Amino acid sequence: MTTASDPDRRIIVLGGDGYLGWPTAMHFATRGWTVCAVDNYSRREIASANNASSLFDNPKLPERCNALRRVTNSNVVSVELDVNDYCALSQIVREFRPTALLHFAEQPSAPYSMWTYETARFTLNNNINTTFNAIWAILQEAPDCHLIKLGTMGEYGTPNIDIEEGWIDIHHRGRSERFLFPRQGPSLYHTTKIMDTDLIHFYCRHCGLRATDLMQGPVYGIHTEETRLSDQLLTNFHYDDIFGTVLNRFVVQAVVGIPLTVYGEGRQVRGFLNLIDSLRCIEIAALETPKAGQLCVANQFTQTFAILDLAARVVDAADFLGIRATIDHLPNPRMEQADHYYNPTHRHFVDRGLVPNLLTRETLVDMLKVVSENRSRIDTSRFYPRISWNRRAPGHQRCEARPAAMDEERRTA
Ligand code: USQ
Repeated sequence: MTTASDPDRRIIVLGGDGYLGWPTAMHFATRGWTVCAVDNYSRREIASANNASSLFDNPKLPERCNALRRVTNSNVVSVELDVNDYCALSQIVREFRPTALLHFAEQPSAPYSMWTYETARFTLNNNINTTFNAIWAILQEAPDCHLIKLGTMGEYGTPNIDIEEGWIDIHHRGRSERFLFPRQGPSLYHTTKIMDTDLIHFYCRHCGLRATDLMQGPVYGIHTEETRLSDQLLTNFHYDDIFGTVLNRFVVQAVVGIPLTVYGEGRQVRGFLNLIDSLRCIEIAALETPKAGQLCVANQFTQTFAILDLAARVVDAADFLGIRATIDHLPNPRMEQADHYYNPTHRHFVDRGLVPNLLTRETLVDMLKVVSENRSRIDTSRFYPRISWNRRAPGHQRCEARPAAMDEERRTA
């Protein structure tokens, strides 16, 4: 692995403890970047308060960084810090002098954002404030630093027209202008990402911020080059109804013999990508700093699938291993279009050299094998959706569980 650090490649990863944050921190650290991984562990708190922990026993960042340094001699440090604390964040940016700052420090679950007043409020506050603070810390302390922000394909929703890569040219009454492509998020979580985009676009136009917005689809996968080096380096792999993404959930369900939980008829289509490709896309983005004032937007997925098709692929791969998996159609707890047109563009990364790891039977078989090895750790009570997005649906219940982060907010109020 590469170990020589390049003085011009210094990156802060906000949200460095997450499913994507930690593998990304390792990916950069082993490719010559000096990395500072920052997290306040709020996702861990929410997960443990709601019986939604990772499949693996993931140590916290200091131990993870030690483990990575032991096996790769890479330049990585960690800081426990809440990005909502502007003074603490700006101090880190001032001292570390990053050339790029990756912002993953958001509440990432769409269902969680649709649960209660408290979970919605937490998502809104956290996601907007952390983005605002990241922007200001760069403007004040490292004005040429490249802000790389994790957005989502879900910001676009499922419009009845082709989805462009961030922008659309509108010709209206004989005149033309380029605008951000229309956004219409299906959940509050997705809507906070739209608000982030608007904030970043504003500060690019008015203060010369350099930014890239990564419109990422649901990610699947367990291993990356670095996670294979030690069990201590494994990512947080969630399979519960709050933090688990759909394909990861299906793989775990197949292993324990629970029918795969397809929501509705499963004709909804999304753009997916392998965790390994997600890291490669972020690296490609980081190697190309936009001009001052430029907002670069890239659609980050490699293939589109209908959810039922994904489930069928998992059943096929399980069958190959002699595991009998079946599919169940649950009433959809979300409010999303059941049947829709979906044709998003995704040229940006392919044009810059991304060679996608497509979803094959082999990929799924590998995932099924890793999960099978950890079968005894799977909690089978975590699969069925607890959160209905439709507040008017019969049977919609007030949630009694409260996010740990809200308790903290009240204690310090
Ligand atoms: N779904 C099922 N069964 C399940 C879980 C999900 O049918 O057991 C369906 C959902 O109805 C949805 C689709 O699978 O249509 C995707 O759901 P997901 O939970 O994998 O993804 P989502 O909630 O949209 O959010 C995830 C990540 C989020 C990221 C987003 C990208 O949690 O952080 O931003 O994927 S995107 O979906 O493109 O907005």
